Amino acid sequence: MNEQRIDGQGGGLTRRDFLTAAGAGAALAGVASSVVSPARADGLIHTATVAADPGALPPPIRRNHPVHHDVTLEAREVRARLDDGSEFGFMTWNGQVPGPLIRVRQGDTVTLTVRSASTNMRPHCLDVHAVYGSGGGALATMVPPGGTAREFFQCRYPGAFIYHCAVANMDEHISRGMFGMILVEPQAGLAPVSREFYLGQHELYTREPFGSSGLLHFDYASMVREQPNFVLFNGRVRGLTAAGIGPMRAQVGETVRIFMVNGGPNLSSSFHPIGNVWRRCWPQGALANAPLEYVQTQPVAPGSCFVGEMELPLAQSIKLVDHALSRVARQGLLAEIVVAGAPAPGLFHAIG
Ligand SMILES: [Cu+2]
Repeated sequence: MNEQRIDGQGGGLTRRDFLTAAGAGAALAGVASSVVSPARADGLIHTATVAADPGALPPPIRRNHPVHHDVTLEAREVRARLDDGSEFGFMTWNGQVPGPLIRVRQGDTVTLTVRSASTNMRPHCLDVHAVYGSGGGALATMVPPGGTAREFFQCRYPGAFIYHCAVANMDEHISRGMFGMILVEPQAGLAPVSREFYLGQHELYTREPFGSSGLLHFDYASMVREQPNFVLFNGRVRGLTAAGIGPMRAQVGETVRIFMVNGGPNLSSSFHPIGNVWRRCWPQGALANAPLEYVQTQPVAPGSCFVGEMELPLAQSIKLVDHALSRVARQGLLAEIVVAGAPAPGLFHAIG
């Protein structure tokens, strides 16, 4: 049995605590890289960032038999930085966006405990796309602030699936950050790669325009029109670059696998690695199917996932973008993989 309790009642979960908890076959790993501070006068927990570390995910599964997992997710409403000059009221699973990647194998069973921090203001619940169950378990996991609910499920089919809050205002809650991925590995497992990264796209609807300072406010009217001011990776402007929590890093000659979940709630992503290609990818994260090969730009619908692999023959900066490029140029969406190594002029060089 893999037992996971991710304790964060009232904050206080540190990265070291989390990594300790994530040892030995854990189904769950990763947390926002900052320490959560206690609630302040506005009732919300304040934290520097909700952006999940893209390298903090459980390791590939190497067993050939099913096991049972105990997984705990805590709904946590927090106030955190959107960029260096602005803040936003996020809603999160375990204080991070996207929520922790839950990693299991086809046939595994899970006891999922959903808790809600006592500092929260709203009810929350979880719809898990990897399970047969009414509402994906949304009713079974509905919790008020301070509440706890539990459910059992078996993961019968493989793939990368979204989980997300599914209360009446689900679009707002997902936009504010309440989504993540459950990866159900096929029984044959996944091919070995050098590194894996995990990130999540979503859009924010704010009263204030992009680039505003101070605390920004959610705007229902622009959400109904599906016209966000921010499109983000991991809840942070230019989230996975030096302007956010830092780029991902790899070495020439390695192969990397990217897991991407698109929370939306409304915008599809046209997911593209600038300066590279998806060597193999699985549309919708549907791992039971043969991969597509050498794909430039792969659609990722809201409420769906993507699994793709890249070869890294060249030292370069690879930008991961939604190729609806106004979202990159004007709405804050950007991630970067810095690939270190010797030049390969036979492959590419500027002539001048
Ligand atoms: Cu919610």
